[in-house]
Amino acid sequence: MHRQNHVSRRALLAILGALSIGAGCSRGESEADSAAPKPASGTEPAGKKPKKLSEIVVGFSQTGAESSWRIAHSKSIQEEAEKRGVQLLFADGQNVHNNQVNAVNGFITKGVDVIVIAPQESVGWKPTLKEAKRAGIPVVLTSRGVDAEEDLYATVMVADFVWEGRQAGEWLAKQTNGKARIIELVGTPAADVAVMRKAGFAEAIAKHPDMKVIASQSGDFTRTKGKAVMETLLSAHKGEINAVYAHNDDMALGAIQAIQAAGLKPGQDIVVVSVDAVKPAFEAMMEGKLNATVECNPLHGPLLFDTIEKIARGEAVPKRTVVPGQVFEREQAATVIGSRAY
Ligand code: GYE
Repeated sequence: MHRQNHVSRRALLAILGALSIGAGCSRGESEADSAAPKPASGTEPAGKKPKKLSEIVVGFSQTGAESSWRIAHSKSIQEEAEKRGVQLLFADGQNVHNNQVNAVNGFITKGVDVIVIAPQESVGWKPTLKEAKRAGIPVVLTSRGVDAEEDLYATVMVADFVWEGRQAGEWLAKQTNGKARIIELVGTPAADVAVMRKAGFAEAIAKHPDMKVIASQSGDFTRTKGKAVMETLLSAHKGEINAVYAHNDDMALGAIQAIQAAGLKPGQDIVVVSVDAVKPAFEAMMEGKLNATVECNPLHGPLLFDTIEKIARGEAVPKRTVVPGQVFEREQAATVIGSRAY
């Protein structure tokens, strides 16, 4: 049940003000006090009584619904908002950057209290983030980062995408004894997550002269495009390919369909490794078609709203929160799948 009335931006400034005045009044107080953390949003205060999280309106601009991971990410955030009685304005970007920019500009005009962005693309956000800052509206980034100065957002909540790519590369090196002719299915090229997963993988396989990426193409994190790209590359590189590295499970599952359609055995003739560790990936591992996946936990809801609560109180929050993961192999799938939360 969402509350109808909500605290206006001015009231949120009051919350921040009341607390940052509290923090700020350490001026002239003891050294320890003057070291009190500054409010994460950096907005100036007005000085009224702080209000509860449930009186705050959050504008959330989501990339779209491109993958199982994204659907789980949206569900986690929407369920947590419901649980905490927060009014969440959800804008589905349909995986188009400009849709997201328009939605966030709309949140600024509407005067929401906090803006959350899961950016389809990492570039092209500076003007909008500057507007949000001018309006005194804190911005929280989730699932991907943006190419902008750190003072333009309160915090970013991501995984270590370079580590994920490195884990995939190291696993593949071990699995193939350092001999692989690899197809790489890249995520959305303008997203930092794709750039970093590519970099981590390249770093890992660079140690093995007999591991080569023979083709690298974007499947945009979707199963449909992952399948289409793999079909094209299978016919362009007939008989050459013995491994696939996909930047997410959905593209890997599409590639597996293409490998089967070409009369080959995924997981055997062509080893497949990907990232996310969503439930369909565990099902594919149980069928022997996917060999390994690197976990990237999408359940950001609880941590996101804990963070928003702190920002609303004017408490300091870390500029970056890294959500941990681990590598799951085919052999573990049957024992692990029952406990997977997404
Ligand atoms: O790996 C993919 C989704 O930003 C970490 O985006 C997220 C990625 C995730 O489309 O499935």
